Order: sequence, then C-alpha cells, then structure tokens
Amino acid sequence: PASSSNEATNTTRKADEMTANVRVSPVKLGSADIVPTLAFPSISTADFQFDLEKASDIIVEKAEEFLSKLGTARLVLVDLSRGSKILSLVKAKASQKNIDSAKFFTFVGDITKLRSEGGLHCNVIANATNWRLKPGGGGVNAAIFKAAGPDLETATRVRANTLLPGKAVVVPLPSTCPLHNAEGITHVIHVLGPNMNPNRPDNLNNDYTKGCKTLREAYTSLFEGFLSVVQ
Ligand code: AR6
Repeated sequence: PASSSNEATNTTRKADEMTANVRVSPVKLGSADIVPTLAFPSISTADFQFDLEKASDIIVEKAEEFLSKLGTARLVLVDLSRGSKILSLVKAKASQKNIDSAKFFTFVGDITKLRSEGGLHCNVIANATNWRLKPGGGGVNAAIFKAAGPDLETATRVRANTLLPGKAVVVPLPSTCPLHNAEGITHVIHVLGPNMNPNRPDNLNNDYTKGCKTLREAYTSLFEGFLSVVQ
C-alpha cells in the first residue's frame, strides 16, 4: 500500500540524512512530508575565529536544551565539507549525550542548496551575519544574501538595521525570493555571534568568559526565533 511505502521512504530518508548525506529526489518531498527544520551554520567559528571545542560544547548544550521545546521540529548543523572539524566535534558530543539523532544531526552541504542538492528540506535557515546585516563579507553571510537576491535585503531592513552580538532577528522571505521558491525556505534568521578575530577592531580581545556568554545568548536567540516560527 502507498502509506507503508511512504513510511519506508521516510525512514530511509532519515537514516540517509543522519549518516551519508545520500541524495533524495526533491520531488518526493511534498509539503505533507515536511518536518519543520532549522538548518544553521556554526556561528562565529570561521571568520570570527571562535574556539571550536568551546563552540561545539555550546552548540550541543543549547540544542539539547531546546529539543524538548521543539516538538517534532528538527535542528541541523550544516557545514560545507566532509572534513569539517566542528561537525565531527558536535556529532561526537551529541552522541555521547545520547541526543536523539533524528531531531538533531549534522549535514554536509551548502546551506543555500540543501533541498536542491542534498535532498534535505529545511524551512528555516540561520545566517552568521555582521552587525550591519549587510550582504557580502564572505562566508555564509555572502552566500545566503547572494542566493536570496535583493528580496532578503529588503525584508531584512523591515525588521532591523543593526544587530548586537548575541542577538538574532527572524526575517520572513517573500515567495518571489529564489531561496523560497527553489529551496522551500520561508524564513532566514540572522544571528550575530561574538567576534574573536584579533585582526578586527571590534573583537573581544580573547575574552572567552564574555565570548562564551555571547555565543550561548546567540544560540538561545536563534532557537527561540525558530520556535516562534514553528509555533
Ligand atoms: N553553507 C554552509 N556552511 C557555510 C557556508 C555555506 N554556504 N559558508 C560558510 N559556512 P562564517 P562567522 C560555514 O565565517 O565566523 C562574514 O563576513 C563555515 O565553514 O561565515 O560567524 C559576516 O559578514 C563556518 O563553519 O561566520 C561576518 O562579518 C560557519 O559557516 C562574519 O563573517 C560560519 O562561518 C561572521 O563570521
């Protein structure tokens, strides 16, 4: 019967997403199949140079804290390469804590092409942004603003012009936006993490007491933003 074969497909898809990123045809992902899912990059750990061990502890701690509030919704940490150190650290630490890997998992892929290239449908994505909420600057921020086109900049301006470290802002994407119609993303949540890059004027000067506090606040603000979208 159709229902049991759908169930089998769903089970296989989940297993694939959790392990090998095996591609699943997007045509199988009708709206009825969609589980509310937030895909997020590791905030502050590339351009902003935040320590990976400390960041991975915070990601796992915050994901665990929010999973109980999220119902069936899922959290997915994304990075570009299979060799990503932050993905392996988080995967190992989440598994040590016996966190449900169907609800919180890691995924290799470009966050702007998760459905079209990875077969993973995420209705919300997070962006590791800058305080001006401006396109460009490299990293995931440049990729998301580029893929979304001018619609994202306009929709962002309606919500905010600046962001403080540790804060997030939820931006709904109009259906005309390429990220919405090609990838099924309805919201982008911009998050500003702590900046530990000593080559930048606005860095925390290696103060990890403040840095960890701000990164925790950033994930709290991000996950609360996602909660506000799913509820
Ligand atoms: N898809 C998935 N993950 C990505 C992608 C992508 N397309 N691009 C990068 N990553 P970063 P930060 C991963 O540097 O450290 C910008 O200039 C990357 O491998 O984007 O918070 C902004 O304008 C890493 O794991 O963000 C800010 O000024 C993670 O995304 C500043 O950088 C975050 O790396 C923010 O720095």
